[in-house]
Amino acid sequence: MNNRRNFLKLSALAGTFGSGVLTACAANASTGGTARKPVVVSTWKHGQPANEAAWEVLSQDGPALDAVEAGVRVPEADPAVRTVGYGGRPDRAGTVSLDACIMDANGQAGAVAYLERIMHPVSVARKVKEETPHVMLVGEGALEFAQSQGFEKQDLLTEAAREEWEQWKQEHPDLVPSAPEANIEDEGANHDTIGMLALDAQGNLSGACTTSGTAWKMPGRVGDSPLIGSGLYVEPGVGAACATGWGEHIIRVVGAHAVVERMRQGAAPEAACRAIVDRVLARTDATDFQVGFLALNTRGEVGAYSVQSGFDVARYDAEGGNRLTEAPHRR
Ligand code: SD4
Repeated sequence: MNNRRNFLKLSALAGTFGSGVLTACAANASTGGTARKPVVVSTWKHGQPANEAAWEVLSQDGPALDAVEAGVRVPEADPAVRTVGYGGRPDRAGTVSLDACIMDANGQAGAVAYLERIMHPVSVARKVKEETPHVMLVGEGALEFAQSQGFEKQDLLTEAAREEWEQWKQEHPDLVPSAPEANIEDEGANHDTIGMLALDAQGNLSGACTTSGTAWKMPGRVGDSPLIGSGLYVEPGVGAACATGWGEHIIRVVGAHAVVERMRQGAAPEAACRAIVDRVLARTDATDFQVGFLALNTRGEVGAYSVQSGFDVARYDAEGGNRLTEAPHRR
């Protein structure tokens, strides 16, 4: 894993490589010149270990697409992350179902929704992009396709998630899904969907988004995360954006695409995210919910904005290593 110490080693090596990526970054910083790259950003604190895996790819001049896939596979496989992949909270019937998508530097995309029993939906989404004429597969069809590509079926419901589900059922005998709570980063209790955006050394953008969706959802419910344009969007030559939070609100404004369109019209990433958060808020009387957007443009500029506080952005680049900052927020 590439930690802060390795980052410092990398920095020291930059001089040795002469025209290497890190040297180029330093030159850009001093002249205020072209893109600050490579860079990877992701949502929430669990984005930090994901960033480490993505940085392994980016720091060796690897493609952004490989970086974002490698990155988000980390929380997908981590049972302690309770809203992504293995260990994610189930729907109200006790089934863990996963949503994911991936989009590359050419604007090509793949997605899966309501996929059961496969630990790495992002990799299935990439296979959909590369091995089929389609963009999205769902449910049983997605599972059949995954198996045909060599992905193995496994039980994704951990004991901890099952216990939480049992407790939820006791407290909600009517089994009516409640609105997801606004998230508070408190060491493993209430983490969230991961969306990841990367700009590689060649200047190519890619993004990925993966989630187990909202806990205790109705069977069949699909959120924003696997929907190209809602949970993730990449526009070659412009920028990329991803979303986190209560997906129904994000879908209604086709959030990630709206953010990228703002950037295409000249908005800085944070201003673009803020404009679409405002659009979400203009359409609802609800206040106690979380929606956040994260954006990256082709110059390597990063911005985020959230309805509520508590939305952390994890960022890894050659200038600052792997760091976490809270997104600006509305209330
Ligand atoms: C969803 N946006 O399924 C995802 C999950 C999430 O806070 O980010 N929840 O709605």
